[in-house]
Amino acid sequence: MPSRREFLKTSVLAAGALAAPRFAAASATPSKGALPGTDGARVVSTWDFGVPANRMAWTVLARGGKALDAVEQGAQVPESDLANHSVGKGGYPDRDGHVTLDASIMDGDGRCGAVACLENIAHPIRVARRVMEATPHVLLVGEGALQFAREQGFHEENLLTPEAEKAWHEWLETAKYRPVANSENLDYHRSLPGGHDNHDTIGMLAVDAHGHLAGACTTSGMAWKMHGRVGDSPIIGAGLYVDGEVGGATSTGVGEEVIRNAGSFLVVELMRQGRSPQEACEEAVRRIVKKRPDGAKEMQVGFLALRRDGAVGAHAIQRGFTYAVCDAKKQDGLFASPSVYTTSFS
Ligand code: SD4
Repeated sequence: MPSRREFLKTSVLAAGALAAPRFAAASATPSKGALPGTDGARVVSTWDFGVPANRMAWTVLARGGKALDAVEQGAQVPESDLANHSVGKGGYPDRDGHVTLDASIMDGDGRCGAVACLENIAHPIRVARRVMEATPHVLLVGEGALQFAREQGFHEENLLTPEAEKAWHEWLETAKYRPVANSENLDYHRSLPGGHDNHDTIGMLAVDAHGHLAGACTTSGMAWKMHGRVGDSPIIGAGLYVDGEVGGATSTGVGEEVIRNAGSFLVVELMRQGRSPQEACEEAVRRIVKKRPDGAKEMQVGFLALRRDGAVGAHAIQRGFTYAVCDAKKQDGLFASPSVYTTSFS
């Protein structure tokens, strides 16, 4: 068994292959090894926990299902994982002890929905989809989002697990707010309540066998944030953007920097202008670093992009950002993103 490090190394070498367009016309004959009806379908997600999330999304894509359903299903996997202290139930709270969740979902046709600062609902991504489908709005926040979720029949529960509460009490001893790069993976692998984990998010993008695109993004946001703080994840154009004619992008890391640069919209627009997904992610990261050259040395932001033809790109400020890729040929691909800095500060 190769170690995870070796695996990533190999995967990075293989990552070049992902740059090649692979979504032929929807009527194309499935390539060798592909399941009938799934050729061209692909789903990508941020971080190592993207692997199980992709697998769930694949159960929808593999039967010819819609990209929108696939990302909604897939995003619920880390939302349910109590060992994941960055998404959904089990997420680390804000500095006042509230677990507040942000999520967004977007279809390639431009429909979108989002919730921000939502408490007591374990699957904010499902509420985001209801906002999209059952209201004339795009974004509901706080108490109003909770009221809507209640009206839609969502069950309320306490999302602060004993582990997350313990971590919060430990944090209160110093009460320093200093987001740590790549905590998503540290946290996920070590299940370390009380570690230095300050943020995490799953961003997921899919193209289905019919060539339709969709994306989802869900997070408990930066741990120990101020109460009421909203990050990039529920902001359409910042943490997520999908355009069926071009592709989709999603982000992870310090959301404030992504919002300042309309990050995911930027990546999609650059792809529209002809940049590859890889080039587009690199340019978006470059802009963040250029505007905050000193701050960037100590923060993580990563972008992941999926072009309409299935080509994938990723780039990050710091080393350590990983992303998962799943298609008919391989359901558990995991890749290390290239980065500006090659040594992570954490
Ligand atoms: C936020 N971007 O709330 C999210 C956090 C995150 O990986 O992505 N962490 O700013």
